[in-house]
Amino acid sequence: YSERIVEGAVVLRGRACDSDRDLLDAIAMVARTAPFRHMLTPSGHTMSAAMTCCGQLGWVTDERGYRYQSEDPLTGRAWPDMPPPLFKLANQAAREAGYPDFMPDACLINRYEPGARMGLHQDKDEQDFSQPIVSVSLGLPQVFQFGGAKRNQRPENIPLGHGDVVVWGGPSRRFYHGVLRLKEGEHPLTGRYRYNLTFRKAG
Ligand code: MD3
Ligand code: FE
Repeated sequence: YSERIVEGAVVLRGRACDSDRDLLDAIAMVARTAPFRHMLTPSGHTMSAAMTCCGQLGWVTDERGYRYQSEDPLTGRAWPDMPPPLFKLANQAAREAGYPDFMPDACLINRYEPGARMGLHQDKDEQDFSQPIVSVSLGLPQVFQFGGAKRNQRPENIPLGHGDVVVWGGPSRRFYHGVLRLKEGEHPLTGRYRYNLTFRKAG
């Protein structure tokens, strides 16, 4: 089933469950070419989520700032292609949420282990904010926080579990969001990890 959590955001609970093994295999394949790594923020902190990317463009952060680029800074090579099961899920979920022509060119893969989190932020490194972002959660559940368009709006908490897909369009596309520290746990398919994929039209 689907529900609207905030203006423009549609949650498709468990939408990725049918293809979970294919998605996790695809993530493992991406990580063989572009390994998970902890990137540096411009302020010099290490991100607690490990990241990698696939698709035409990848999101990176280092001492110079945040940006999308076509090469993996770790290897100097192009990011691996977006595996078809990943593209298909993002494209179809967007269609179900009212975006029939979503053609993501970037997929950021975040991997959380217990203790890892992501502070409140806005996603604003993309060119076109009329394009939605599709997020897919796999593995351990983690509490997602969304605020409003302004940093000082108090965030609401919603748990995101294995297979949950969220399409963030309309006003929600610009909202502040983050995830609380991942709690210790064990998932039959991912062990101690939670994976989150975000699909974007970045270029
Ligand atoms: C709302 N990831 O990668 S997923 C990110 O769990 C990011 O890894 C979190 O925030 C994670 O940038 C949250 C849900 C999400 C993703 C992107 C959004 C919510 C969003 C973009 C705009 C608004
Ligand atoms: Fe984000």
